[in-house]
Amino acid sequence: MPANLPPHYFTAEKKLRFATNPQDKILAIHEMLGIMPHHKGTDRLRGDLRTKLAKLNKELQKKKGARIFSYSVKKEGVAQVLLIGLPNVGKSKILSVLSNAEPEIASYAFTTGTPVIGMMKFENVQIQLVDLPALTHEFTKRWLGSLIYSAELLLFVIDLNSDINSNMEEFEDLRGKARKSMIVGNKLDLPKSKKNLIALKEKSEGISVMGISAEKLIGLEDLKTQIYKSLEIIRVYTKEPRKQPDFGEPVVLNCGSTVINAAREIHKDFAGGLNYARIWNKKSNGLRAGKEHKLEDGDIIEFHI
Ligand SMILES: Nc1nc2c(ncn2[C@@H]2O[C@H](COP(=O)(O)OP(=O)(O)OP(=O)(O)O)[C@@H](O)[C@H]2O)c(=O)[nH]1
Ligand SMILES: [Mg+2]
Repeated sequence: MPANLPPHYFTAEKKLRFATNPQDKILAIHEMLGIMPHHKGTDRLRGDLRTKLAKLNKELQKKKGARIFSYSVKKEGVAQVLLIGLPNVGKSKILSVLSNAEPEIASYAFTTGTPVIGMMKFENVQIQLVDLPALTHEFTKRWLGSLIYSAELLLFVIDLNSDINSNMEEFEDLRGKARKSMIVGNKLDLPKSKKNLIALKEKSEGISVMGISAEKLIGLEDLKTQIYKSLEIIRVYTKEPRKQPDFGEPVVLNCGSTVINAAREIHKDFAGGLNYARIWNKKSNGLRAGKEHKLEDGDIIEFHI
């Protein structure tokens, strides 16, 4: 039986041939396994690749000082946000319109083989977006657990022009593992999408659902704002007595943080000697606040020792 492999399988195979270390070889094999269709014609090849994979993993573990291979994405910016979903829903397209990244986008499934990172600017902060291989991809199944665990937010992407029920089953599976999550219904420009978006919103009580079209650039500003809101962070600015506030770099804290939390974020020693703070915002003009006073987004804070 012929294997009938799609052209991008051979791109991954090429990566394997040119890989110079076991980590890269393992990644390339995962990519090949993910692309390969499941049928009798590919059984033998699948078996061979799995044997190769087992050998490489052993080799890696034997290397002196080598840790067991696990995939993690180094965090940058104020938060790490994952783009997750079934094949071809538009995850990479969304990354390309929200960030500086230029991922590969194509009309076939499993275009993305390894995570692609981009930075999204929201007002004065940078948020890291990680575009992942499709959920049914071998790579994703193996590494998703640790990535979901460390990320601040999961964006579950759905193609609104397709059957939303099968998407929702996948989402229900992941939802409990993520710290925070929201649903992004993409391809709002297509015929069935508007109706499906309404149905999706009804199904997902308590979860924020955003309808967008990455292709036609619809709903992107609202999506950015919702991503920021879902992160539940605040930005505060510090000032020294009789000086202007420093609006350059905000101090980023979790919602609900207090004066003492902000002081600790700036410097541990500094927090120890803290006596009180003064706060400027829309409601107060230099109001004296204790260590346990809760801060709000946009507060200007002056510490007194
Ligand atoms: N009509 C329409 N097409 C879109 C939209 N967003 C993405 N597409 C198309 O959908 C196809 C898949 O897009 P990708 O961004 O590669 O999808 P993906 O989810 O990253 O796919 P995999 O990496 O294979 O899992 C491409 O042909 C895109 O041009 C959209 O908003 N509207
Ligand atoms: Mg992709």
